[in-house]
Amino acid sequence: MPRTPNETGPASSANAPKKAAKSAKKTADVRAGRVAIVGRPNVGKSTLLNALVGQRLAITTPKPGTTRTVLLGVHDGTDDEGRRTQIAFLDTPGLESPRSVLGRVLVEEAQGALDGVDAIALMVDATDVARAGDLAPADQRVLALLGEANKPVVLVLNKVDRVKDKGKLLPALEKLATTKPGQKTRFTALVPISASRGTGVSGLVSELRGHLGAVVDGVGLLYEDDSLTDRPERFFVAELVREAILGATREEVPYGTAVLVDEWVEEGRMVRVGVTIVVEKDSHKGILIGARGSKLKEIGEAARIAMESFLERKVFLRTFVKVVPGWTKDAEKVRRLVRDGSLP
Ligand SMILES: Nc1nc2c(ncn2[C@@H]2O[C@H](COP(=O)(O)OP(=O)(O)O)[C@@H](O)[C@H]2O)c(=O)[nH]1
Ligand SMILES: [Mg+2]
Repeated sequence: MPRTPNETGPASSANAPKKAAKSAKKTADVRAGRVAIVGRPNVGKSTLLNALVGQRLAITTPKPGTTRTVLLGVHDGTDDEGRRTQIAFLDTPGLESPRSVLGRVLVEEAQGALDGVDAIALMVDATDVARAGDLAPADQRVLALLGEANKPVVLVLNKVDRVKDKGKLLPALEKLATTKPGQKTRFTALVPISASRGTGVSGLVSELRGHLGAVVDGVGLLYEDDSLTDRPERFFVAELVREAILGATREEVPYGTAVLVDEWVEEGRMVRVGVTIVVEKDSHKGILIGARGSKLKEIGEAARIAMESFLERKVFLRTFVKVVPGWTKDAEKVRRLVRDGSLP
């Protein structure tokens, strides 16, 4: 068979080492840093964290006020140009004017996450923006809360999959890109995404990359190569019980619930887990347990299935319901239950 020029000709062999050198330079261009994801409740912050980490770390529900603690998730990947980017993302409780003591502690949590980040991803609902042609007043209040942090803010417009008339989003984006004519916005970028579908997520990483520090010879990387989070397994197990409760109960019951893990025994390929579900009223205890224990059984089943998939082990789950009267109205009790995971 005759050798064709593009098989082993001098041109292609000369090309090969040049190509390798170029890609080595690219992979050496590593950046790492921390980014807080903030925004109103229910805009999709936790869904984005899960998409970025590639695992369901944060519980997500259609109900506002689901996330109670700052949760770290490590994204470690390459951008569109093959450059390694490691970002420690902080998912935060929703920022809004707190109407309760519990809400106040959650806002404290979220604001605390802003110290020490390289950039802030402010998430808003793109359908609100398309409708109003601007940031909704509640989003503007969140933006005002970020003022003191003095960090670069990337505006993330989530749920673009739900914007029917995409044409309405464009003028809003143009308006947000400039505040008044001739005046620059305070956002370093506007990034429309769909966290649940994963659209635009890698573009967001590329955008955030510009605000991170360079890593030279591995110095500056934040976490071990394979770590996804800094929380122990039992934290996620408690969260999965809370997710099951959010899914099975209504109105104020799930908001007055906290979950503590008080037993954790590894028995070969099985884990024996005991949890205490804390509620704030006797009537809530009755609702949670249900007729002949039917509600609690449903919650336990759903939580156990989720735990087995998360832990990749068989789980034996024991649940116990305890009333701590009015705990959501007492800042000290809220901190013990929500932040420390212990009984007040
Ligand atoms: N249609 C659509 N729904 C989304 C998207 N991202 C999140 N959601 C939904 O919005 C709700 C709130 O999400 P969650 O991540 O818990 O919001 P958070 O309170 O900001 O953490 C859930 O029902 C999600 O499934 C998205 O990109 N598109
Ligand atoms: Mg959340």
